Amino acid sequence: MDSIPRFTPGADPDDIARALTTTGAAIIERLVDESTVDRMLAEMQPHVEATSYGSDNFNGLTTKRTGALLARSVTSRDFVGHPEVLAVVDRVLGPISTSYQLHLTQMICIWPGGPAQSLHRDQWCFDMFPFPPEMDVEVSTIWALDDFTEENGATRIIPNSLLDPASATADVHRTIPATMPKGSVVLYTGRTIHGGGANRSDAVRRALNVDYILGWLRQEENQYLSCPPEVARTLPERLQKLAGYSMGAYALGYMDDIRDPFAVLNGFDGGSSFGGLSTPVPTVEL
Ligand SMILES: O=C(O)CCC(=O)C(=O)O
Ligand SMILES: [Fe+2]
Repeated sequence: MDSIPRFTPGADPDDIARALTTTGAAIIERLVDESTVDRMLAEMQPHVEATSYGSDNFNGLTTKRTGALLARSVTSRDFVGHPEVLAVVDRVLGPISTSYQLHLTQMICIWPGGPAQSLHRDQWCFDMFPFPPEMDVEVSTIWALDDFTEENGATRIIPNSLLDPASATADVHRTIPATMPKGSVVLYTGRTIHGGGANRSDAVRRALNVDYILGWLRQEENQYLSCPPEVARTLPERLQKLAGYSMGAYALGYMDDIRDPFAVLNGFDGGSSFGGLSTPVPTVEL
């Protein structure tokens, strides 16, 4: 019987990354303590209340998706930039490109009675582009803000589905619920077949979805609008860069006269050539 590999905080990120690139998913149990989860929930509560339910079946007609976490919740920064998660993302996306970035930050609240979401791959958001089958372009994370149970709609995952044909999204019977206690996180890749579960409980299932993608792909949540410069300036450096205020690869994302957006954001001279940037200048064979 396939299962989702489980880890505890402090586990070797190499082992977790290997689980992602083989099984396609990994759970780190209780990575954040309950009081931190509660603080973020309290900060987000007014925003969740003000959010409308989804407008189609995929987004969930009884599901609320509330974004802009970096701007709306100071505590969310502990999740989005969690060093143990980023250590895993470094290992999965790092070998593919010199940079990766935040794709989206979103609380996903499934109301009681909400049906299961259709199974999918997150990287299909890139217009279904057929990336090489062995290539990871995205790492997704779902943090359990309540205990995740099969009954309340824990995310369902098909282990070992990275290379399966798209038709495997019909294999609902192969899915396993990512059951885990509040404060845990399940990581999976853009190739892993998964979907939100049906909520058959009488309480809302609350999750925080944070995804990371290669620096040369378009972000799903527009961070320059969701987390504009005046907010981004208050973030730690790593989060500023993750949000997109940095170069993606050699030349992507510069401002005006080829200034580094990280330098511009923080009000120091970004120079006027690629030489001042954090990514190496590629050498060209003549
Ligand atoms: O809500 C969940 O558990 C999963 C949601 C999901 O996979 C998605 O919206 O892409
Ligand atoms: Fe998804």
